[in-house]
Amino acid sequence: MNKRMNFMFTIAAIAVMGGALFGSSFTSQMTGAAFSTDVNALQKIHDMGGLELVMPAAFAEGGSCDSAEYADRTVVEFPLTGVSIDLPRLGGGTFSAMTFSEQIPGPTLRVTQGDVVKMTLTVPSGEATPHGNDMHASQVSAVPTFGAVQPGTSKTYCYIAEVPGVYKYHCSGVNIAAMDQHVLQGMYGIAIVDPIDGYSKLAVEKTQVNANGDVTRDRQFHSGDALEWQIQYNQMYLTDAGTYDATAMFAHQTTYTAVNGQPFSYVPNEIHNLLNGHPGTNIFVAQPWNSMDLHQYQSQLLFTPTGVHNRIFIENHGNEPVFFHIVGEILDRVTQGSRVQSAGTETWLLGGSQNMIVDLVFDEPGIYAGVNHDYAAIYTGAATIWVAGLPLPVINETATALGVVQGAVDTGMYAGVLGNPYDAIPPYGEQSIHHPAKNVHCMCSDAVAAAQAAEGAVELWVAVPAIIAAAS
Ligand SMILES: [Cu+2]
Repeated sequence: MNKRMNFMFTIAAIAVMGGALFGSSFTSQMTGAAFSTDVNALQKIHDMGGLELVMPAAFAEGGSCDSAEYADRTVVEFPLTGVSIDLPRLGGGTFSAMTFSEQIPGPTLRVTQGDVVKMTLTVPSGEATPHGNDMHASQVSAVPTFGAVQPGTSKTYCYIAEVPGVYKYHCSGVNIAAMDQHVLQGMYGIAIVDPIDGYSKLAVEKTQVNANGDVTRDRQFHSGDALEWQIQYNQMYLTDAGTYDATAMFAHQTTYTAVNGQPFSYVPNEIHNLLNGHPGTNIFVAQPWNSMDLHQYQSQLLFTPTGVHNRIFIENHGNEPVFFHIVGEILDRVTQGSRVQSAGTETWLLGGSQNMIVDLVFDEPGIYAGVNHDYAAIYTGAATIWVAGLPLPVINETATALGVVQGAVDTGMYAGVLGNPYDAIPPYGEQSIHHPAKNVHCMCSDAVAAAQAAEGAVELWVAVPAIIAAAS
């Protein structure tokens, strides 16, 4: 193994109810009868050309960044670009994606409760359509704050993130026209607002047999620090040509179910087949993103140790419910908004544009599938595999033979060798347990993938063949 490989191992081991729409006149509904007591008022409305429900000028300061309230607060900049690109689709070919900053989902914003968010959306001059950004973490007038940003311009607004939790942000289309297309073709992401007093410790229900031979409760506590994940669900409705299929959307006929922008984004790939002693044979029923040539689009597994507090930030961006369940596990705690909803539950339901934080500890080494327990969703992409601990003897032997096992042993998970996928990990907060390494993975442009690599994420499609070649 050469020095470059050693280096790589070291790395790896480690509403707009915008003016255009609602600004239109409601005159037709405002009959004379409603105003019969004041003929003059009615005449004035008539002279104006109708009653405007919203008056954009009155909200000129909506989302202003010039507020005395912001003076002593931390201001967090959140720059985004609204841009259409082609991205690969399941089964081959591409689809006409719309993105925030060339990635689906868009970048995750992470702030602390009380921070000021300063969001700037830029739409490049070559872009065919305007875009907007509706951030659910805000409490500002939708008009004109979330309104359309024309190509060649940008728009900034500010707000205080007052309430902790997970919040969707999404394109508001062209003042809500075509909003469905823009969101379902990829313009969505999340903001995580950490509680000002931190995440609380986690209680996990256990039992034990005491000295008298009685079975008793043995509740176990984990600190608020956690290994963190982000999982975002959405539907995709595509024509054969890869364009948006509105007919399918209105009929709720899902083409694919995306997890972080990609159906079946976190399942085994040929690297895992190879390491598990089955080169050329799939070790999992669905391995649709299964070639080194797919680079950042190759599916990757999620690795976690057993006995560690995991915190999963989950958002449902779609218009089908998510019945979140992890096969073989119990969700130790479910938090929505700033309130614990359940402790010790098998499945939790998310409606559209709803979120939750799932806290859990994987108890036994093994393979666990996080699913939307809607069978149509599972088989169209909503299957996400966590591998807890080091449960695969053949891979352990292979890793030993390749001389890379120590990283895995040290971290208690295969991420000590292969890293965890970049796009499944939110930006780190104060209570984040850092992943030992990241690998380059995203439904994103080559430029975004290169930026992940520049941050230290491993390009497994380069590193793994080189490691194997060096060892043989
Ligand atoms: Cu848009």
